[in-house]
Amino acid sequence: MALLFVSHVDDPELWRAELTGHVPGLEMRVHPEIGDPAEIDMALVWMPPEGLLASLPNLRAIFSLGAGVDAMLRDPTLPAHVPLCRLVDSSLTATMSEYVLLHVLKYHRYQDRYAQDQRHQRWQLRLPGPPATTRVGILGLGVLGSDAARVLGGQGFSLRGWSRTQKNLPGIACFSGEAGLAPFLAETDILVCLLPLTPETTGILNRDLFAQLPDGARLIHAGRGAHLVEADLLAVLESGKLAGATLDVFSQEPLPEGHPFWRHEAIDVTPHAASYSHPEVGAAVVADNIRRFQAGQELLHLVDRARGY
Ligand code: NDP
Ligand code: OXD
Repeated sequence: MALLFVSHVDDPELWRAELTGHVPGLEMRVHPEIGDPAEIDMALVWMPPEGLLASLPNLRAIFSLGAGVDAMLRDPTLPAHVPLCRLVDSSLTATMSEYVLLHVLKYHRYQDRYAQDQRHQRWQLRLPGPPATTRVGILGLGVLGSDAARVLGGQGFSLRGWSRTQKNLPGIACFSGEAGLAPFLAETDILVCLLPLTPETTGILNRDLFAQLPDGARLIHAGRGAHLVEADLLAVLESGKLAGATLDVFSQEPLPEGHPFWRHEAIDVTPHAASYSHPEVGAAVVADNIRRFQAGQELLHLVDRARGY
C-alpha cells in the first residue's frame, strides 16, 4: 500500500526524504503520478482537487499538510468514513507566533506610521507607552492563538482572547461565545484573527464587529479570507474607525492584480505566508500518525467534522 502526496506549495522530495527516514519502506506517490488508485491507503494533502480523495477506493486516512482543513471539508465528495487529521507541529506554531509578534510590534512601535512618514518625507517622533498599554485581542485560542498569546505575554502586552468554549489561560483575559464577543472587542486595540473557517465564523470580520472595537484599532488577519467582508474593511479604514490592517489570507488567493488592498496605504499584504511547517518538523508529526495508522492505533489531531475544525 502507498501514501499519496498532493500539494502545489510543498516540496514532495523534501517530505519524502524526511518521511522515509522515519518510516523505512514507506511508498510515497506524488500526484498526479498516482499509479493504481486501489493501492493508496493514506493521503498527505494540501488543497487536493475536488473529487480526488473520493476516487481512491481503499483510502483509510487523510493527513492535512495545513492546520486549516476548511477547503477539504467543502468538498462534497470527501469520504465521510475516512479519518481526517490536521497538521499541528511546533514549526507551524512558532512561525505563526513570530508573524503575530512582528505585526503587533509594528503597530505598537508605530512602524506603520513611520513608513507613511518616510513616503511623505516627514520627520516626526512617535513614542509609544510600554507594551502593557497596548491591548491585543486574539480571536481563536487554539493551538496557534494560545501560543501567540503566550509569546505576546512574554513581551508584556495586555492580552485577551475569545474562543467557542471558555478557557482559563494564565495572564490572558478569556472570553467565549456570542455573549463574550462584545466585552472582548471593547478592550482590543489590535485584533488578531486566528479562527478556523466554519459556517459560524464565515464573515465574522464585518462592519458590526469592527464597530465594537475602540476607534483607531488595527487588525492582523491570518485565519482565512472568507472570515473578512472585504468591502466592510475598506469602509472602516476610510472612515478612520480602523487605522490599519495586516492581511495574510484572502477570499481569492493569489490576491488578484488591481485589487484595492494592494495599493492601500493602511493595508499590509502578505501572501498566505504567516506560518509554515519545516518539513523536518512536520514530517516527524505525520510519521507518528502513519505509524499509529499502521499499528491500528488512534490518530492524533483528528478533525471533528461536525464542528468543522
Ligand atoms: P485550533 O482548532 O487549534 O483552534 C481554533 C480556535 O478557534 C479554538 O480556540 C476554537 O475554540 C476557536 N473557535 C472555533 N470556532 C469558533 C467560534 N464559532 N467562536 C469562537 N471561537 C471559535 O486551530 P489552530 O489554532 O491550529 O488554527 C487556526 C486557524 O489558523 C486555522 O484553521 C487556519 O484557518 C489558520 N491558519 C492560517 C495559517 C496562515 O499561514 N495564514 C497557517 C495555519 C493556520 P475552542 O477552543 O473552544 O474549540
Ligand atoms: C493553513 C496552513 O492552514 O498553512 O493555512 O497550515
